[in-house]
Order: sequence, then structure tokens, then C-alpha cells
Amino acid sequence: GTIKHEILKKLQHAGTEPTSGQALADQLSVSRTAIWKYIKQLEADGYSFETIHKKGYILKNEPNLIDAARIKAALDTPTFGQAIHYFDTLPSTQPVAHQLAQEGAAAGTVVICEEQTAGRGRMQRQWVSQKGKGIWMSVILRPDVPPYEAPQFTLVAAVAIVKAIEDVVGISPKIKWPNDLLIDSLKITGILTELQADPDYVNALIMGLGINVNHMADDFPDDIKDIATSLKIQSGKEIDRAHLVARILYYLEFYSDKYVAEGFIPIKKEWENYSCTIGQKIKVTTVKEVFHGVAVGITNDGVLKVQLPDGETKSVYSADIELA
Ligand code: BTX
Repeated sequence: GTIKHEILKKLQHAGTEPTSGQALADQLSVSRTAIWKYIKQLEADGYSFETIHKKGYILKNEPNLIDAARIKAALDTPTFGQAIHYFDTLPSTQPVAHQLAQEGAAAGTVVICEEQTAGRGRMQRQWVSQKGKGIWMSVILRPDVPPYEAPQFTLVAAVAIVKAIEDVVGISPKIKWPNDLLIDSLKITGILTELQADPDYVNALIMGLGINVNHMADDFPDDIKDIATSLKIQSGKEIDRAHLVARILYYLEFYSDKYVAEGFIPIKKEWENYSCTIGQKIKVTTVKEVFHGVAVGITNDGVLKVQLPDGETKSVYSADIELA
């Protein structure tokens, strides 16, 4: 690790001046072959170099990483993001965050990685999490609320992420109840809220946030390429993921504090502004049944109200919905 970082530091320092492999080898007391191998490793990490014949290497591009140092450099929150556990690759950030929460990790602790090999959605569905392309993170929340209010935090997180995307990317996603953000009817974000609770006390909420950021259209596998999109595809520009993470943490802290202080109603108003569900004809799929109706609104508890063809109104606590 350290020689690799030394090489990087020297090339960063040299800017547009080439640095020869021999000079690096001499300064770091290793062979030129070793230097060449470290350069290859750095390329595998996402760095790119220009090699000038007989003169040496120039650092061209640094990877857009979301390590703790980069996120912290962009952070302006009182609490969230103080502890960041960063990994190159993980099966999923959720179990790691659950474990940390059980061990007493503070509110706002973040587990984040470049790639998930077994990312998951609700009901053990798969969440595609390609290396270096998105934001795959779990945030530990410890709001002082009863367990039945936990599902509302999915809506709180949805508003927080929309706000962050507006600030950083300048586009405004729509919220599809309960846990998706869409742009152009395509999925940009999924939210998975899991609970560690006693019967009457929330110990921790583990908020899993998956955001497609710098994917190109052909980065998505076939099974989701017609339903998924990325911020880069939608905005036409490469997004600084660390900056977006910092902004999400800012709004997540802001809105979860607001929820605890003022309840759901002020957040509900913002949620409704961003919703693409309310007023629409929808198909509702729950674990028990499938039915059609019109989404007429959400209650002050975040429960979806659906009006059936016979005029009766049904409360939906948990479901998948499609515009019908
Ligand atoms: P969900 O169950 O609402 O959505 C899962 C469905 O979304 C999949 O069945 C598939 O159709 C589609 N899908 C899968 N991957 C993607 C993707 N990258 N973009 C768009 N659509 C996709 C949503 O569950 C909640 C997802 C939470 C993901 C985060 S990432 C960090 C944390 N760790 C972890 O394992 N999960 C969470």
C-alpha cells in the first residue's frame, strides 16, 4: 500500500511534468519493475497515466472514489458522517451496518462501498450495484420514535435524497410511493428501511440507499436496462459522488431531526410536491392481493390511501405499485 501511495503523491505533485520510472525507483528504493507493477495497480484502481517516451509518467485522471476522506472534505453536518466505514467491495452494506448498530455505533454512522456483490432490495430482491458507478450506502439512524413510525423514515429519506440531487445535479426526481425515486419514469434510487427494535422502542433504523449515479446506458444488465437510469444519463455530466453523499447526509440529518421535533406533517407537504403517485391510477401488489385504484393521498402517518372503483378507500401500508 504505502509505496503505491508514495508514487501517487509524487505524480500528483509533479502535475503536468513527467516523472521517470527510474527517478521513482531511486527515490523509493525499489526496482523499476516494481514501479511499473504499482502503476498497473493504480490503473486497476481507476487512475490513468500518460507515458511519455524516455521521460516518464504523468498522472492524467484520478478515479471518482467515495472514500471517507473525500466525503468528509465535502461534509457540513453536525453529526451524520462523522464515522464512515468505507470498503472497495462488500456483499451488501446492510449487514455491516446492522452489526455496527448492534455494537452501539452512533447515529449518522455510514457504511459505504464502491461495489456490492449481493446488494438487496425489499423481500430479498436483488439490487444491482456496479463498481464505482453508484452510491451504495447504509446509514444508521437512532430517532426517538415508536416502531410503528419507522416506515415513515422511508419517505423522509426520499425527500432528503431528492433535495440532495436537486442541489448537486440540478434535476428533480419524482417519488414513487413508498421507496423509489424516478426520473422520466425510470428508477434512479431505491431505499430499504430496516429496523432494530423492541416492541415499543426503536433501537436503530438501518437506511439502505442505492443511487445510480455515473452509469452509462450499457452499464445496466439486461434485466433492468429498461427500468433503470442514472444521474449521468439524465444530466449528461459525470457526478462527484462524494459531494452527493455529503449532501444526502446533510438532508438526512436535517429531515430526521425535523421529523423528531415537528412530526411528519411538514415533511409530508414536501413529499407530496415531489410525488408522482398521488392522483394516478395504480395497480397495487401486496403480499396478500393485487388490486387497482386511484392513489388519493397519504395520511399524516405516511400510509397510502387508494380509492377502489366502488368508491371504498383502502389503506396501504406496504406494497409495490405500478402506474396503471
Ligand atoms: P425494491 O425491492 O423496491 O427494488 C428492487 C428491484 O429494483 C429489483 O427487483 C429490480 O427490478 C430493480 N433494480 C435492481 N437493481 C436496480 C438498480 N441498480 N437500479 C434500478 N432498479 C434496480 C429497492 O428495493 C431498495 C434498494 C436498496 C439498495 C441499497 S444499496 C445499499 C444498501 N445495501 C443493500 O444491500 N441494499 C441497500
